Amino acid sequence: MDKDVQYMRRALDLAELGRGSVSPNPMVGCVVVHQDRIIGEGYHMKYGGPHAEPNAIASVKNKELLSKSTVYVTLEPCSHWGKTPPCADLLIERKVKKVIIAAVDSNPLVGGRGIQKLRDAGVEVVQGIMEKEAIELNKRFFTFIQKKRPFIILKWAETQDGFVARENYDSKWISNPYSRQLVHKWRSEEDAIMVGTLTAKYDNPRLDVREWTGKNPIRVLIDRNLSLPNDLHLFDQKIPTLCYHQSDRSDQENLSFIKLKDGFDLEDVLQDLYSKKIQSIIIEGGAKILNKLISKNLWDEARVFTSNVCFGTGIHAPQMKGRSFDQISMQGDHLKIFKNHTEK
Ligand code: AOF
Ligand code: ZN
Repeated sequence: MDKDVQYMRRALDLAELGRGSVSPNPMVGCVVVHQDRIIGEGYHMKYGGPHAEPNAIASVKNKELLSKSTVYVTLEPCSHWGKTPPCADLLIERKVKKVIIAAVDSNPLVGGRGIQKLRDAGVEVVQGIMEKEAIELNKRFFTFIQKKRPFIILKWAETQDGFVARENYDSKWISNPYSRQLVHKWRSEEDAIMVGTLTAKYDNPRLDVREWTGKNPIRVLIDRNLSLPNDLHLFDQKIPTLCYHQSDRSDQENLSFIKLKDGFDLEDVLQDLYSKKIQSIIIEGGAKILNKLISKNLWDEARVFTSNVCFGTGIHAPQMKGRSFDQISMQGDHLKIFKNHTEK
């Protein structure tokens, strides 16, 4: 394997260790190499804490070697004074010879300035090694910054004959327990989870993380005219919940009623979530909200379970014809993962 790829792979693995602790910051890893040996490593461990580069530099025993070393970092070193001093300045001070970067930081405070600073100071810079992997690793961070909305994951389970529910909206027992457990893991990975009005009403979901160990996402619900019954699980105040509507109602503990303009659409909801710094959302139905997001091309990933159950008739699953996907077998269910490369 190419040496640069090998060291960047290590930096990406280190970055991954920050998962769950650094959001809304990106996960970043850094490796210092001298004469084909790793002499230092570090990653961004905690939100508000030191970045990957100072951690990696601090781990180098013989600092004199830094001026003859190459630094591999998964994200462009920052050029701004944030909670910590600029990493680009640190690398310049330490006189590192070469910096190899996977992805450019699209934070408008950085956006290429880190690379420029390094080059202006005479440091050799290479960018683009394992860029695709680095962007995938921080897809929530990049989408949030570039598109000014949360990263959107659509999730549904459909029968073999293409239905998400029966005509009476009953949608139980489509996917198997393994698939359902995986969904709980997914929930724990996102900042928020959302359903539309009909799903809230007919499924009465809890939208929590019960079958996995992890944090609950913020629950988001659309109930335009506040017509949903108060005894739904979503209103139990056990988990912070946002309910978007166009009526009048005051907040309760753990339950915020957010009034939007009459006839608001999903873009308005996403805009408000963006202002609340929600970086990612998983949307678990129903068909109406999923179809709307697909037709507006407002999604990043769709995770679709297909089971071997047949309903014969019912509510049609969203159509993803003509789109490529990866497929995984899940103990009888099939999981298709679609990635949207043309989204807004
Ligand atoms: C780096 N190395 O390890 C990370 C970077 O609030 P602060 O000071 O922690 O800055 C956060 C921003 O810094 C974040 O939005 C992103 O642009 C960059 N993150 N940069 O050089 C790192 N985590
Ligand atoms: Zn930094």
